[in-house]
Amino acid sequence: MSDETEKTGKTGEAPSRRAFLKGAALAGGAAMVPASVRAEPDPLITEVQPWAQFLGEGVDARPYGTPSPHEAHVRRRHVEWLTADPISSVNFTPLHELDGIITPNGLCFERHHAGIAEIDPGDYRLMINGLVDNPLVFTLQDLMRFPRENHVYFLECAANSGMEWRGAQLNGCQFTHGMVHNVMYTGVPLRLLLQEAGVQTSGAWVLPEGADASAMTRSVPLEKALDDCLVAFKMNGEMLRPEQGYPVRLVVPGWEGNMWVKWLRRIEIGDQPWHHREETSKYTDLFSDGRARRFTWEMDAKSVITNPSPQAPITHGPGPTVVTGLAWSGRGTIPRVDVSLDGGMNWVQARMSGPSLDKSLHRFYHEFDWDGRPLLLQSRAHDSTGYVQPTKDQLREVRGVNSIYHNNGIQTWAVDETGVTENVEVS
Ligand SMILES: Nc1nc2c(c(=O)[nH]1)N[C@H]1C(S)=C(S)[C@@H](COP(=O)(O)O)O[C@H]1N2
Ligand SMILES: [Mo]
Repeated sequence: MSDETEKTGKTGEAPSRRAFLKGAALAGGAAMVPASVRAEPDPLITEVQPWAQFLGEGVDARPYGTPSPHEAHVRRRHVEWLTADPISSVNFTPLHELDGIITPNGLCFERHHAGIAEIDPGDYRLMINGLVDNPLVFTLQDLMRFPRENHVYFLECAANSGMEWRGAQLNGCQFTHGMVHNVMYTGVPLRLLLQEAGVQTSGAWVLPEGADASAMTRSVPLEKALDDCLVAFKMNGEMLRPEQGYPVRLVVPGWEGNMWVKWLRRIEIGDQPWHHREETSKYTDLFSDGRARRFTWEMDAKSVITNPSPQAPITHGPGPTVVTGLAWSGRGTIPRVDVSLDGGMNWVQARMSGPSLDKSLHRFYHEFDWDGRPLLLQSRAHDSTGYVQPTKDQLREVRGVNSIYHNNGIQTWAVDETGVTENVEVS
């Protein structure tokens, strides 16, 4: 393995020339994976199969397409013991079943504090009030007459990986890291709506409020509202799903998911933060000395290997093996991800593939020849500000173990000789 990996220790240096050459050889050598050679004729090749003997369904059979029945296992899942009731709970994204960077609409994790509000778009209203010259009410049609923008952003719940603070617990990246999704939003810059209302000079904070029974409210600094927040109605080209706030949600790029108010009904302008429930008793980080951090808005750089992982073990035995995963940062892009096969002793630079967009998921791959020995898989993200994802121990040194939120520590998966993969921690 030392032949394939680059010895950089914890800090990470530029890849050596040798590692680079080896990488180049692999990338160019498609012959790395041998085609299977069979002595017996394969009926799947030599015989006409049922799907070629009969005509299939016509174009009128599936007016709204759904995945193949063979993909029925690709679904959101929740953790039974985590919450008392599904009305205020979370259903996680099956990250281990996906590739690329976009989360399909039906698989985006969903987190509700009072269930899914069902709103008839004809009854939808958005009000802007408070420290504005013209308090306004918009219908959905009104919103759609403002100039729109398209942006791909990740949304991560601040509590993603929250159950892992004190040690490895949940066996699958769907559960340890599945409170993240990444879609292309179409929406109106919040800035344009605020300009229309005319924010008074004393205005410094905005309070988005949800129309659901939780009336989710969060204080957002006016500066952020004017910068890149979107009042979005479409995800991946189609109208938002009810789970994601149909017909309108707030998009707060790079910041914790709780602030992305769904079923957005009102935006109040004030001169100070409101300190409502979701930004005091919840969504603040408690330190070991009992003090709490007031606001933690930005999501730090993080990554996870999605394959192999506990729900997606290695099933093919030794030989060519693909490691892949996701990395993201609330502060920009991810120019680099490192992968370790030995619990963080040696690191090799992963191969990034797919668009590198601001505050969006990034996809990485590392192809290697598995010798069949146990592995301790880790990934480590570097973001465009130079920040490097910490180990869980480094995180605990600063934050203690009272926290739930903002756990971006390096994840370890242990793979045994048979390919079975488990959530573990190394120190
Ligand atoms: N109105 C409203 N907005 C809400 C919530 C909610 O319960 N009600 N949950 C918040 C939380 S905690 C998160 S993490 C995100 C989840 O967004 P998603 O369901 O699209 O994944 O929405 C946020 N916005
Ligand atoms: Mo959340």
